Amino acid sequence: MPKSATPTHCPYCALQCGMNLTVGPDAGVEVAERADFPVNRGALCAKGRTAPALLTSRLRLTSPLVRKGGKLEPAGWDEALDRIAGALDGARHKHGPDACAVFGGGGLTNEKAYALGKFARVVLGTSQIDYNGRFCMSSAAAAGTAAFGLDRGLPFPLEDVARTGCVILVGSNPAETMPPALRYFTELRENGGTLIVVDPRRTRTAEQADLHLAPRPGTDLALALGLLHLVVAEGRTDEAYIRERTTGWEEARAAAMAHWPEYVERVTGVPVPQLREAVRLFCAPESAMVLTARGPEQQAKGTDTVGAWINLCLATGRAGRPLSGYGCLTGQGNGQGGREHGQKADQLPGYRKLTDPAARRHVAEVWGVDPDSLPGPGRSAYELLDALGTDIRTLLVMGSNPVVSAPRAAHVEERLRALDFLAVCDVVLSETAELADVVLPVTQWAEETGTTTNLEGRVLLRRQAVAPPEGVRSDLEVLHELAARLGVEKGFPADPEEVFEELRRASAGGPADYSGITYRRLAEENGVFWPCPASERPVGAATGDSTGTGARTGGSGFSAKGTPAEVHPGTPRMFLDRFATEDGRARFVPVSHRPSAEEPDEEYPLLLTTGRVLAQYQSGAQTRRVDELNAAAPGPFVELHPRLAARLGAAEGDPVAVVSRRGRATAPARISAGIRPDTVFMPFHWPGAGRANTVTNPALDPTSRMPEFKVCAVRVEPVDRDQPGAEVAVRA
Ligand SMILES: Nc1nc2c(c(=O)[nH]1)N[C@H]1C(S)=C(S)[C@@H](COP(=O)(O)OP(=O)(O)OC[C@H]3O[C@@H](n4cnc5c(=O)[nH]c(N)nc54)[C@H](O)[C@@H]3O)O[C@H]1N2
Ligand SMILES: Nc1nc2c(c(=O)[nH]1)N[C@H]1C(S)=C(S)[C@@H](COP(=O)(O)OP(=O)(O)OC[C@H]3O[C@@H](n4cnc5c(=O)[nH]c(N)nc54)[C@H](O)[C@@H]3O)O[C@H]1N2
Ligand code: SF4
Ligand SMILES: [Mo]
Repeated sequence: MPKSATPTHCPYCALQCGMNLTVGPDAGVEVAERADFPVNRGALCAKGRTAPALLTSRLRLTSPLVRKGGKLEPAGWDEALDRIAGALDGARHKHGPDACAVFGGGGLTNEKAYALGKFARVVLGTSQIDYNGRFCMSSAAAAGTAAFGLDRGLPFPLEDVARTGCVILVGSNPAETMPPALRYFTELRENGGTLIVVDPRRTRTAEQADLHLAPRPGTDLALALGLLHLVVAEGRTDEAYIRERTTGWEEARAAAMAHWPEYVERVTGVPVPQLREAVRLFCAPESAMVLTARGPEQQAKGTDTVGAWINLCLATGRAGRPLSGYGCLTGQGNGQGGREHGQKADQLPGYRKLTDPAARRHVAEVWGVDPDSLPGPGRSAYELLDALGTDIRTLLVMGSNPVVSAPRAAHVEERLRALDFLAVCDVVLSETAELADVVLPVTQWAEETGTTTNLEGRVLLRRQAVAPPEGVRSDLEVLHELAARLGVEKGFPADPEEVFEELRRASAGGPADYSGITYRRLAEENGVFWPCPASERPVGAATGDSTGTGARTGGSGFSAKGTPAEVHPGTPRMFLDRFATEDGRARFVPVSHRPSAEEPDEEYPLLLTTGRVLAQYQSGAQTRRVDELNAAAPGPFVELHPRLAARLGAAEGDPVAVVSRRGRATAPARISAGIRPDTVFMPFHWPGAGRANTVTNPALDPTSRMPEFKVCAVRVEPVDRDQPGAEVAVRA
């Protein structure tokens, strides 16, 4: 390793691949392999490998922009910050604190997410804060919390995947979304285990599977219940485990038994023999796992759907046991940590609940404010965006690009335009930033230090490797400056380690307890899994804090009373002794299948589902500005089955329109025998004519408030290339 190499982590997805950064003579940053980080062992996907390109790109922002005479013009920092502070202050005085809203992101470091949540509650006093993670894994989080008493995406390290007996991978395409993680599934099969993939498309991941089930989008709930029905009918339940470690089986069992295999075949399109084969593969080995991602989760019944898959694990004794369990593959760089430290509408740091009086007392004490001054829970992400320009008058966006990524995006765009004032902190002029009154240019991953928590619950240290360009400031500096201008001089340090030290105290005693984690430990140990309580008694524990300690999670290093051991080692594997519920047992949920919010009809006879391609990331704000990635994935497309294409008279590359009750998106046809003939697929990475989210349905899950990104009713029409509106976005 050259002397100047800095070990750090990728700016993009939740795998948080380790990499070394070296700075060349011309200040160019290069990525080098970092073999000592166990999760990716040096491997990177094209996005991680090319991430430095955006550090020096002429497309990044290096000056604040302020709207003058209708146009965004470069301005000084003081002017830009004064404008934002003035607008926020004016709105709260005129309309009350809830007129100011904040929208965060799961890509923000723990420190930023924590500071943003604190800024909303303490400086603005607003309840109106939520973030894009609501669009990501919120259904899995809700189901995991209901069943296990606590949500940590994967309650075990990824390395366990390679050693279990069978994995059912539901609506997850790691071959494109986390390529270095594919190795764990390959090793699983090399070790004699089996892989079942559930996806309406024959993805590159599905091609690796022993069994591929291709249900109609939106029917995973019926599928999981059908498998559970067969488990019971074939006498494959683990009765001793059900008795000793769970509650609620009778009701869940009764609900599942109503889902006969033939009914499930009719609803899902998966033939009964394939259902039986799946049950056989899942139940035969000693250990097995179910892993879900966005496919089953981004549905208006995502919480119940994940609950049904968890029921399958519980009924077969496959949770909270070595090499067995349910896990959700979280998505964004800090998708796990970003949901723990207070940028969520209903939440306080340490994964505490805003409605819990003991949690409010604890956090208010750390923040030095009166617990009664903390607002209550606010609106969920889509509901917040939908309310812009009504009672919400101003919005501060940090780390999200909803113009491209929110459901019913044309409407969201309209709501953003209806605001009195919009401020966006970003590294580039995203489609959302283009609508702003003030845009603040912020530092990027390699230019700042901070922690993220990867999809395994492993807290990691991202280190600064290079100096930021002249003219940009960090998100933490922005919050520090805004707080000061709004009359709060203390409590918003710009130094990330100082913020983390406070986060440790705020999280102490909470479900996601980081109090035993320090920057030094993270550097020395290459990551620490939460919960990791401090060796001293956590703040709040003595006052009868009811939010629980690490001991309730079954983590090692604790005695039954919750007295911490000397130095807590962290908790790679959870729930082995007990679940994090009051009685230590996992809870079955009685769920039944129900249709999607929008089923096909005569006018809209097909289903649209959406997702990702390897070379683009999310709204594409970052990756569409990297040449190599754009060359690999230059624009949107509509994936459709050859039979459907023939019916439409569409050849490969012909423009087609996908039309729903919300709107119309146009993109070239990509013909593939790997997709169901009743379904079309669009990636959502592009704005403009090919924006998938113009079409998607914002129907929300009643518990998680997750929009139904994965299912809506559409029709597909051929588009005459010469007709107006036929413009096919190729490059953004
Ligand atoms: N290249 C790339 N990688 C990424 C990202 C990115 O934007 N680009 N984003 C990151 C983030 S934030 C996330 S959340 C993850 C997401 O990672 P994944 O969940 O793997 O990604 P998706 O493509 O959204 O959805 C996965 C699969 O669900 C399938 N699917 C669609 N509808 C259904 C359904 O009704 N049921 C089932 N069972 N499956 C269905 C789709 O066909 C798709 O193959 O990826 C992360 N990694
Ligand atoms: N149709 C459809 N829509 C979807 C999905 C789907 O599967 N289908 N998936 C959903 C999911 S899972 C997700 S996670 C969302 C994601 O959707 P978005 O929230 O739009 O995600 P990004 O494109 O990552 O947006 C992050 C923005 O913040 C900027 N940024 C990056 N790092 C930082 C930082 O440190 N500070 C600041 N201030 N800015 C930063 C980036 O440049 C970018 O503009 O999309 C959702 N939308
Ligand atoms: S898999 Fe995710 S973390 Fe790893 S290099 Fe690719 S984008 Fe980065
Ligand atoms: Mo996500």
